[in-house]
Amino acid sequence: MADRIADPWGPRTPYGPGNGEPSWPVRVDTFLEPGVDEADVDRWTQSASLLHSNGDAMDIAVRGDRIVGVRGRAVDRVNHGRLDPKDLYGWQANNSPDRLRRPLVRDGDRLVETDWETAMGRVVNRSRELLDGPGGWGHFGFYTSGQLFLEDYYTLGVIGKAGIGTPHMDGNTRLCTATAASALKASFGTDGQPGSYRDVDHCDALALWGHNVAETQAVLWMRMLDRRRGPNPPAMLVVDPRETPAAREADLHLPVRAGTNLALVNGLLREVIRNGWYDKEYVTAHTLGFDELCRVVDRYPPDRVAEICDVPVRQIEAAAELLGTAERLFSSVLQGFYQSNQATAAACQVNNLHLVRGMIGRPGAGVCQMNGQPTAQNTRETGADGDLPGLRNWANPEHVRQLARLWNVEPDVIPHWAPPTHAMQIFRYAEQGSIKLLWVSATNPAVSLPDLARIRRILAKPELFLVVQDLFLTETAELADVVLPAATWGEKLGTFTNADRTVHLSEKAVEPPGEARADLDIFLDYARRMDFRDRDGGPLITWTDPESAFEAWKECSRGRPCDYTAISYDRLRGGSGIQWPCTEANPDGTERLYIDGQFNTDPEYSETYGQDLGTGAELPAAEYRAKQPGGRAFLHALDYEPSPEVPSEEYPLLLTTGRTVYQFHTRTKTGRAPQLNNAAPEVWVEVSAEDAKRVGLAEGDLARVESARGTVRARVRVCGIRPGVVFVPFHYGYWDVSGPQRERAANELTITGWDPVSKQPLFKVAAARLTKVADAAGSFAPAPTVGAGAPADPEVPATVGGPDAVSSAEIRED
Ligand SMILES: Nc1nc2c(c(=O)[nH]1)N[C@H]1C(S)=C(S)[C@@H](COP(=O)(O)OP(=O)(O)OC[C@H]3O[C@@H](n4cnc5c(=O)[nH]c(N)nc54)[C@H](O)[C@@H]3O)O[C@H]1N2
Ligand SMILES: Nc1nc2c(c(=O)[nH]1)N[C@H]1C(S)=C(S)[C@@H](COP(=O)(O)OP(=O)(O)OC[C@H]3O[C@@H](n4cnc5c(=O)[nH]c(N)nc54)[C@H](O)[C@@H]3O)O[C@H]1N2
Ligand SMILES: [Mo]
Repeated sequence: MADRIADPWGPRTPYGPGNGEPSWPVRVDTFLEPGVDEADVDRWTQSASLLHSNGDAMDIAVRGDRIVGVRGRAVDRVNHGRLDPKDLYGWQANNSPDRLRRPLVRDGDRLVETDWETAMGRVVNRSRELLDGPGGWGHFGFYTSGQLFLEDYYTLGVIGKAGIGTPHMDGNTRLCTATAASALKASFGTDGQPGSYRDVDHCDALALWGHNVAETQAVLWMRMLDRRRGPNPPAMLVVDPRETPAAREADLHLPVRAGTNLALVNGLLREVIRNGWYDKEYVTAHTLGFDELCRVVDRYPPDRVAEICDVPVRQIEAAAELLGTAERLFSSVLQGFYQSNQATAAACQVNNLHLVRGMIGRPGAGVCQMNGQPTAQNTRETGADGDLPGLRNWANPEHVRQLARLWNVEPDVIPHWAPPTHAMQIFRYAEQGSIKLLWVSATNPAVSLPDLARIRRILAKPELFLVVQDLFLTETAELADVVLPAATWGEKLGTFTNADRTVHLSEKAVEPPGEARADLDIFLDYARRMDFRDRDGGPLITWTDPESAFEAWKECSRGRPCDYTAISYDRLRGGSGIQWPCTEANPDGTERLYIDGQFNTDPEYSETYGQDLGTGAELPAAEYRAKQPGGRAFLHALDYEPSPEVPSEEYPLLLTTGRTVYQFHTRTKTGRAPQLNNAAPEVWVEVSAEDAKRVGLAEGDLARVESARGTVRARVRVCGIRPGVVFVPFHYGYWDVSGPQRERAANELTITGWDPVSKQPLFKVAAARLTKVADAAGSFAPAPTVGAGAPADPEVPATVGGPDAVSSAEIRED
């Protein structure tokens, strides 16, 4: 029995690489609502976690018509039975009494309950009016998520591309893993993770690049920790300005100044190359651009890097040696790179490191351009992020024709004359008034987008017809013209794909509350009411339920890197998830991509013709073809430039933002799970002892954090963050506080700015100042003591979950 709030990772099950196939022991984690025993459970329904991208497989416990708990699935390749705290406790939000049960429509300054007929009628009337009037499709914007299911996205993608014909569609995946997609496309030709989680079992070195894995993919961290505790443990490097749990565990922690990743990786590459720690044969046979890479990285000797990043020369040299001498290196890259300065260029340099060392496509040698949200991979695959479905290239006319044939529409209907409109640009169009209908599904931009004062202004514009499809009356839904109540995980059927390409099925366990409807049904209903047709006058959308949507998607994926053709709902039932590509020739799925060093860069196949890494400019097809990649990967290189906003006299600190282990995003789910919410109930700010002293702050003091955009009031946690940088978690919006208080959300402070290539917003670097508002008066910051915010002050009481958080972890020996 364990309190998994007090100990998010549970008991260790050490293992080593051994001689043959190493096996991570099974440990089955279970949590049932207090007062419920296993004997009380009527049935267990198969699913996987929807609260991160790890894909932890689980069964949902149902009693009567209610979810009462969860249990990890021992048979699954991803988690071998383990669950993290959000997996264990987060489902309770489903049962929350404030779920939306009926549609709402605006009546003056109020939202009033109505029926589906009225709500959808309003959406369809406005849509028809706009589509048939001047400007047509240009007035539509769709902003979706990384938290719906594959079937939902594919349907939405077809509606947007072939029904309405608008390029203005994106997901919050733009905020999340747009850089993963961009870096994978730029280096390897298409999206798709080269590696596998099983590389953790085999590796002899682990590198974490801006990834607080212990808190954000706690089950993957359990796997890493179990390797670290077993025989022949992997060496470990962490690059993060904060002292995360992984940083404390690592052999080497480089606490770089936020925003300087590219300088660091350039410098590390230089050392690796200069010391001859690269694989000449692999470079010659399988890559393009080595000479240019050498020219660029040569400008980053350790002393220059030390100055830019503010880490000691000897640490840079030691890191290069660790990376350069490993035989099986596994890397994971996440938001500390993707949401920071020069995101795509820095992420590409990690790909380069693996390419020059030939560390790709074999056991233990893998790079993971990690995902964040549970279904972000599917948003990208199906084109709900604006790309063309099936990882097709919008600039390749043959790819457009393939889709036109599949959907039986004219190729010209499908938007492909320019790159898809990215989320920040969609909001810009709404601000300027050209987008007049914005349909937001499963995301809460009024808390999660940067520079919130501006975002609120845009969403509240009376001329903007705002449709919000959600489970709760979120900060965004409050501004809507129509609110559509959705069913969610456990209440609807569908599939989704984790960060290492593992596809899971999530079955319907219970009925949704009230009149709430599955997202797929809402999109299908819209398509029916809009009467979208193909070129022969038949219905554009021919599927009617999740399984037929999945079958339609399989055809779309045929022959593409994300080929799902040999996966079926039946094959996903009962056993483990399956990794794509999965074809008749390869029916058990594919553990690793690029095992033969052949990449997806052929111009007929690739998802992109390339972009300039400095400006984001799209390169012409002819220029790409002239490079004759012939299956070789690209080694891209770029010089370091400082972030667009750096500290000044007025704002002397660097502000960075992110997450804690107990909360998910804007807390619509974890804020309604008592064990999770109580562990981190209110916003805080992490400050180093040095900066705290300078400003005259101590643990628990109330401080004002200000940037040129806004203010947050938060209690101070003095902890192991690097001096000069402060951290504010972005989870805390306004739905659970009353009054007009607007000084709580981290995004009041962040900047409107994005990476030129991936267009991912810069949530990790802004300039800020800190002032004291009030004394702690005996109180402490509401920050957890577990995780990166572990307090310097030993008096702070440990974060615990108490009796209501007791769960079980059953280790199975075999
Ligand atoms: N508990 C929990 N888990 C989650 C989520 C959640 O909300 N809560 N969300 C899921 C989602 S959608 C995502 S995208 C992932 C995100 O997972 P992570 O990327 O691991 O989480 P973040 O906290 O956003 O950022 C990671 C680290 O980047 C560091 N960092 C900040 N600036 C820089 C920099 O300039 N350089 C470097 N090298 N590091 C920097 C921060 O100190 C932080 O520790 O987590 C997923 N899992
Ligand atoms: N400052 C700062 N800002 C950030 C980040 C950061 O690190 N720092 N990280 C960014 C990242 S990586 C991400 S992913 C975003 C996340 O930002 P958001 O997507 O805005 O965050 P969530 O709170 O997950 O919002 C998801 C919404 O979908 C609803 N929902 C959940 N399940 C379903 C469903 O099945 N159907 C429907 N219709 N609705 C559902 C939830 O109730 C919730 O309102 O935030 C980004 N913003
Ligand atoms: Mo994310």
